[in-house]
Amino acid sequence: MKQRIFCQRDCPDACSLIPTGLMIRGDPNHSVTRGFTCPKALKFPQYYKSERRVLYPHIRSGNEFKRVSWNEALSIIASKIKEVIKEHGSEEILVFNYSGNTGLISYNYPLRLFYAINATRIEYTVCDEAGKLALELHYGMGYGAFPDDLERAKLVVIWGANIASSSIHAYKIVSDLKARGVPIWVIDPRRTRTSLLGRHVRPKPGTDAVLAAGISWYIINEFGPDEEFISEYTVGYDRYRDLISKYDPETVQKITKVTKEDLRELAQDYSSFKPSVTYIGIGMQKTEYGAEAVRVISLIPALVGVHRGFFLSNSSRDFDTAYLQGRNLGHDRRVNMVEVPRLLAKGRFKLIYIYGSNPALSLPRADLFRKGMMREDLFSVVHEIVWTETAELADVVLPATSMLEQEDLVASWWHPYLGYSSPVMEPLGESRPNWWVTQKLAEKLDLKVPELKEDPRNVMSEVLRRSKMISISLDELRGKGYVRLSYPPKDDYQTPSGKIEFLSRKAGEIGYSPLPRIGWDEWPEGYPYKLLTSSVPEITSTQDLMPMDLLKRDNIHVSREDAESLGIRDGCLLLIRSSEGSEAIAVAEVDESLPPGIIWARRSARFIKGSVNDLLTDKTQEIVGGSTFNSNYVSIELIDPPDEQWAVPFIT
Ligand SMILES: Nc1nc2c(c(=O)[nH]1)N[C@H]1C(S)=C(S)[C@@H](COP(=O)(O)OP(=O)(O)OC[C@H]3O[C@@H](n4cnc5c(=O)[nH]c(N)nc54)[C@H](O)[C@@H]3O)O[C@H]1N2
Ligand SMILES: Nc1nc2c(c(=O)[nH]1)N[C@H]1C(S)=C(S)[C@@H](COP(=O)(O)OP(=O)(O)OC[C@H]3O[C@@H](n4cnc5c(=O)[nH]c(N)nc54)[C@H](O)[C@@H]3O)O[C@H]1N2
Ligand SMILES: [Mo]
Repeated sequence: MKQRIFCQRDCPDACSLIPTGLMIRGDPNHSVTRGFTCPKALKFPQYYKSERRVLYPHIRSGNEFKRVSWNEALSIIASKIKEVIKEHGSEEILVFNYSGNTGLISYNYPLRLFYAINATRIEYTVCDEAGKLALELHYGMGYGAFPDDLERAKLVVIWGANIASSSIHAYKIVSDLKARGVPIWVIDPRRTRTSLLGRHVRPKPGTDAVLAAGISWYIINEFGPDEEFISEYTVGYDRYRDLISKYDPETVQKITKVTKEDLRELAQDYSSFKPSVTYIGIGMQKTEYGAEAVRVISLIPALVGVHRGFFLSNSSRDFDTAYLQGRNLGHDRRVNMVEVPRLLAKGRFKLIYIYGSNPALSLPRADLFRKGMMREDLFSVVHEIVWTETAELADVVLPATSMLEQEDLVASWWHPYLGYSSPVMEPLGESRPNWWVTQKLAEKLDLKVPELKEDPRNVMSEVLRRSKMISISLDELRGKGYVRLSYPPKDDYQTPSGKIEFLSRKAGEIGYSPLPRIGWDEWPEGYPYKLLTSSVPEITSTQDLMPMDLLKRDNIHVSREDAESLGIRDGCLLLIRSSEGSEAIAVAEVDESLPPGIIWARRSARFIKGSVNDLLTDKTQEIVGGSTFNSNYVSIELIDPPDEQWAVPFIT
């Protein structure tokens, strides 16, 4: 059996990786990985063997951590759990996990323990969730174009994604299409490596719902929608047409700052080149009207007669998550993860158990999260591979195995393959997988629930058995490596009407507007700059490759125009204040790729004082309570002239 890892970082490419001694390389035979992978993955073995690893359980003793045995650490946690349940109620225990590891077992299995004790868990909202539901309202399941559909596209529109950073295999496919003369459009307020691939449209950020309406207006009123397709595959078109009629080119140009000519030409391309694929970015979707924008964008292909000609997230699979997570074992209590910092800072929860996430850096209002973690009356446990900002704040830190040291099943949210990832390295120190820790805690708590003892191998087999999208046993999958999931056909719509619903019945039933609610971001008084953050090639979320001393210092990027008018040069120190009262100090870097009025930093950037996430708003969208990180307003003040020591660009 070949040793192979499927990358478990939260990235659409979910690469198939072959270890080769000290290195790792992209699997040449995998239909999406095709022999190459990102620079991060190439260095996984070094990264996971670095000095940053948590090797043993530790407990806090004042400002220091003291090494203890697993037995001692688990006993302390179990007795705290019992104490909190007795004195405050089990809902005061919060389990917080997110996207550090996307493996089915690593992600889900630990939740079984927390269901069994009736703890509170989080509602996942910071990534694609709002946009995913937006698609489900109109299409049933939210899946759209797969990599092979992208390869066959006659037109590609990349809308608010920077695939040169966030999906290198999609970037390669689109680069090849470009070389073959396929028209490519990129819609992003910033100039990026991706925007160099095609015709670049730079809307005012947060106006994408209006922009999509303007393109739809041209399709409906000038180029003519595909009437036959609309009558056969859709419902609610008349009402939708009435909605779109309000977004005439004049109005749209005024709001979005995209010229009527650009709107018209893009509409013309949508009408002429089919099938098209619109690659919808998760970055763009994290705005006040982001999920509404996803609704309108996704309905453009329906106007021109293309089945599911979009991609945002193909994570609609039929893996039995209720079984994986043991939802039958207790109450389903949840709080929106975006609200956790404020809740913690206000004194909510007495115990928090964190795994697979680095919320002290990745959540909005990370300052409040850190403040909450410092509470005397909060007991915190962090299960981590490396010493992160979150681990540094914990009462107990437990060592976790990395994807190289554990087995799991891994599915991608872009391509349709499910892989078996095998361990390729001995666990370092006393590191243990996520499932192991919660199994042991269940023993300590004396919980006699069979699901809490279930062998993860058995869980993997059972998940495969229960899925209708595959028919393969675990043993076969382990031999084969990976398997293609069979999604329903593209023209199958799992809505109440069985058609694409321009007017969504489900939306009405769950309390949302049946038609998209078209709106746009408005700048608040006194905060003239919009702060955007997005992914960079070198780092996945907060999972870094670089030595810590380099990482302590990200820059805040300022446009050339704003820099000139404010007298800012590379290396100046800026005080940045958010419209919600948080602040940070960062080194300025003048950046030609930004339009005026926009400042930018990489996701979770660490500044000289504070981090970019301290500045991010915890306001939520209507749909799913999704995050609005990119609807964020700040003022900037020059507090120090340029200093030689800062005048080195970091990464872009
Ligand atoms: N190398 C690397 N790869 C990653 C990740 C990583 O951190 N590093 N993270 C992974 C994860 S968890 C995710 S969710 C994905 C995210 O990957 P993407 O979907 O590409 O999203 P982002 O990188 O957040 O942002 C993409 C672009 O959105 C633009 N944008 C911001 N606001 C607006 C707007 O209002 N309108 C428009 N049209 N554009 C806007 C930004 O300028 C940015 O260039 O990437 C995954 N892949
Ligand atoms: N400013 C800003 N912030 C953002 C975003 C943004 O666009 N801008 N995007 C948001 C998005 S889209 C996402 S998905 C989130 C991601 O935010 P997080 O969920 O915090 O994800 P990561 O930073 O990838 O990983 C968290 C940690 O999981 C650990 N880990 C990895 N594998 C395992 C494992 O098997 N077991 C255990 N116990 N730990 C493991 C890693 O070491 C890492 O420290 O960030 C959000 N934060
Ligand atoms: Mo994400």
